[in-house]
Amino acid sequence: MILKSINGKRLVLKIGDITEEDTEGIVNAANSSLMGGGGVDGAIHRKGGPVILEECKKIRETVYKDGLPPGKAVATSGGNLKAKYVIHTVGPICRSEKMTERNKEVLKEAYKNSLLTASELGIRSISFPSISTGAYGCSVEEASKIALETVIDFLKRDNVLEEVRFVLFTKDTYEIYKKSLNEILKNED
Ligand code: AR6
Repeated sequence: MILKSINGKRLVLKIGDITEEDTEGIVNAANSSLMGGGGVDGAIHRKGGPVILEECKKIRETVYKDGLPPGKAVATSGGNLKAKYVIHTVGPICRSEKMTERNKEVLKEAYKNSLLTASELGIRSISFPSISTGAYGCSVEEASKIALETVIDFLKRDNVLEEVRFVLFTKDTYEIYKKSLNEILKNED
């Protein structure tokens, strides 16, 4: 585990299963339908139970009739999870190894809007998975830099969140995030 202090707030990198986290909020790497799927999305719905899907259906019937656009975020309760809230967001789909400028922007928005949603709910701690680096195929090297830069930037300005965790499913992903974080913090010195 890595713990860094950013503007007095905690930034944590760890290996783990995000559905086990006890932060007040956890972020779901969902798809626009909000109807569940594989990967982290499937795991969250399985462990959280049917309440999450019911709330997602209501969101689809009211605010996002055409689906949640990539880069946006929306909250439901956490059902049976330890987390009180699940914040669903949709990252970009990368078709090649390199991310396009548009995809970078969408990924940044996905993190930023998830953080804003958390802050608006008064959540003090939140866990993120590595959005878009599984089924959506973006490179972990590039996605980790965007993820970390966006979170660090937010923590420097926000006064609600006290802790942000990246809960990475594999050691390989964790190592790449660790390297990106060290590079970002070194460049800031
Ligand atoms: N805890 C933490 N991270 C996890 C977990 C878990 N329980 N399970 C998987 N990961 P993905 P995406 C990691 O595919 O690329 C879904 O079907 C995984 O190893 O879950 O944004 C949705 O419905 C990877 O590092 O999300 C969408 O259709 C990261 O989470 C689509 O996949 C993201 O992998 C979204 O694709």
